[in-house]
Amino acid sequence: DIPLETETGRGQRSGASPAFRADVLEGLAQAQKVIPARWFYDHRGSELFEEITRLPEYYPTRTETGILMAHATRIGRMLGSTHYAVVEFGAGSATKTPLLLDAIWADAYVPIDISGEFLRESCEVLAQRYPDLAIHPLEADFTCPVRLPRETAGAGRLGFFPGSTIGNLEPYDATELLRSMRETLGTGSYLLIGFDRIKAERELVEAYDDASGVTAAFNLNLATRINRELEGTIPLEDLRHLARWNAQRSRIEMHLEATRDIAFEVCGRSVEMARGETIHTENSHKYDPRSAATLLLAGGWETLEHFSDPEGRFMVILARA
Ligand code: AVI
Repeated sequence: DIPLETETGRGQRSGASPAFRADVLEGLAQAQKVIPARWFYDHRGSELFEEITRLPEYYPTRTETGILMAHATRIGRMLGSTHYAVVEFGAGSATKTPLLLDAIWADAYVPIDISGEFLRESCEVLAQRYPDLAIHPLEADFTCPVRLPRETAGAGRLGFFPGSTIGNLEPYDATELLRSMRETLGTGSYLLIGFDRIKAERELVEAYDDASGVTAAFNLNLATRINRELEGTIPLEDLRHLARWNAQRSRIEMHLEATRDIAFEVCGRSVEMARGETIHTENSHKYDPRSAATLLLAGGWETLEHFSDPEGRFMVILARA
């Protein structure tokens, strides 16, 4: 068994937590109701997200995989013959990791994820495939600086943040996260990070409102989670999934919209929603090479090169601290 380190105090574990309660109660009291997207990922939410990544409409996962496959050798060459500790932020199921591990000299792998359960599963798979790799899973909230295991001290550091998860943060928070990653990894380290690119509105909206309704189920699962973990009485049948493009802010927004006037309770507090009112549940910001490079710079990272698919749907950027 691979030992799992938990960062108590700073990290937030999955399941009912005071932080979840505080975020939901505070968010539902605002004029535009809002719940941070990170609360999507309970066990069911993580499963539904895995399902999303296989949908025909959801191009980011397979496009990014294609980019990594096409450019892994070049990335490996740019990183040279240094031996690296690869630190993956929000590792989840870590399906893209082997593409990177096969292309560079990796001595250690440090996946950081808020869900210990998913971490454990993915580490076991990787341990079988890479018996010589030292794996140090860390159950922690990667938005805060993390102290890396002592054993990785001598190696070069490569941060890996695929999936365009950076897009789920507002630019200010994204910058803070990039700075925090820089603090975790140190000066001179590298970061390989995925960004979803700006494209036609129709393609973007379809990716977040698929015909089979998996993304709708993913969005609604947040309400189910609130009902289960926070003594909620949200009438699920009166909420519908909404995905829309906000051109001004270059992002897809997901909302849960009330289809009629409703009233419910969460942790004993009353909440009302008028018909048409929404709970804003997610932002997914889209970038172009310039706006991504600017964001990276603000976070302390200099872009070395960006790699895209031939259609320019997605990009993976190699940056240096
Ligand atoms: C995890 N994240 C990058 C996904 C995205 O595309 O913003 C989450 C997601 N939400 C709906 N579909 C996928």
